[in-house]
Amino acid sequence: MRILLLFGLVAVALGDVARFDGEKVFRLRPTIDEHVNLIKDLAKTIEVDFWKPESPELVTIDIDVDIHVPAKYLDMVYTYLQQGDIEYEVLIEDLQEAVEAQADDGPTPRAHSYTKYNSWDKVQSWIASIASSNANLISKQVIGNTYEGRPMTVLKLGKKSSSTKPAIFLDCGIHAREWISPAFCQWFVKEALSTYGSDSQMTSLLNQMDVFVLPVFNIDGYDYTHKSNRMWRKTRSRKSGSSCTGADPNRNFDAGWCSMGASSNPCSDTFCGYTPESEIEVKNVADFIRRNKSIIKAYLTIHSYSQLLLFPYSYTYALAADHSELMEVAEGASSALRSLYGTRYTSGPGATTIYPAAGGSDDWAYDLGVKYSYTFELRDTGRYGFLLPESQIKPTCEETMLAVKYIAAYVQKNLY
Ligand code: DDK
Ligand code: ZN
Ligand code: ZN
Repeated sequence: MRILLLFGLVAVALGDVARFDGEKVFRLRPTIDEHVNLIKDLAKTIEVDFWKPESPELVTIDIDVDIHVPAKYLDMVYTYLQQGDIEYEVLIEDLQEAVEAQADDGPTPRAHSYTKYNSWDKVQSWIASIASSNANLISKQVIGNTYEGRPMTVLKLGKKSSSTKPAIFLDCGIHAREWISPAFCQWFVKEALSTYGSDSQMTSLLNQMDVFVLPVFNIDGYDYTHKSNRMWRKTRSRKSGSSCTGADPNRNFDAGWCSMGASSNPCSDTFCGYTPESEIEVKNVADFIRRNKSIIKAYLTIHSYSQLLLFPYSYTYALAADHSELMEVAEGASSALRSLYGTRYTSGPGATTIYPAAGGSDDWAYDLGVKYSYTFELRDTGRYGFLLPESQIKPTCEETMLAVKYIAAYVQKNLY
């Protein structure tokens, strides 16, 4: 991470954007403990950006390990892989080319677009205009500011009612570089508005329930990925005495905090923060959910990539009390998703389906009492990773809508 941080600092100083010319993304397949040790060793020796799992501490045998390697370390990595006899493939030959190839949906327009990765400025003005032009179905509220002072706005979708309605909370963009995620929240809002009144399921959902949507959770990080370093994951908070910036918001919730699958090293991409909810964005969301605890029936959070539908727990291998029901709903949602384009998702508890990861928002919401708590890892499975081309925004969002609507319908059906 140090090299990326340096790039970041230089980029900010010069006011330009980090480039990734000649950098590669590898998929490694460690099959014996020795391979695992070699990979961890490699991570200590050189600055490797872990894509999957998202830090070297989480590497184990028989999983895919996707790493982004700066050009100057390529020779060394090849030597390691060959000497250690580690099976590997190159997922991305040239990361800079992949960054540029994301925009395969035509040139970037000045306006907001649902099939583009919109900058924070565009998302912010979109939030203002969509709320004011659909006043009968949307209201908005600021739940606090980010570390750098940007307002975090939650959109409430639903038919106005004199009584308090049960609700679903949906957030996107916890991790800065997972650009398909905020694109989904924007898509969801558009679809909800445009199908209310024609689609019977959406109509009934918004008549009976409200959906709180936080389009971008980690706004500072998201803005940073557009302006300075495309591969940034964490928040942008600073603490005097540390040279490293940010904590992982999905390790900063108060759920088995920092006990496993998280790092206490401020320079790690899975840094859990100095205390639970040390990140103001996490505190703002946790406060909002706590305040609305009695009405929030489901918590959905959108990430990428890997095509997984995860549920608690990630901070322990123990099964959630509602394991079977959560699994059943996840399987139903995955089949609904697959019915559109055949995209395959795997469902299961976080700890065994992806990796142990304490301090996550889903586990925290579940332990607070929000039973239907799910983490989506959207497309793809690694061909493009975080650099999913814009031509895939529409199909990805369309299929994901089916899964989200499946879960929402289930929750609605079981309200009373
Ligand atoms: O935060 C992560 O590393 C991934 C999404 Se990028 C999800 C881990 C499982 C759910 C954490 N509670
Ligand atoms: Zn994520
Ligand atoms: Zn992810």
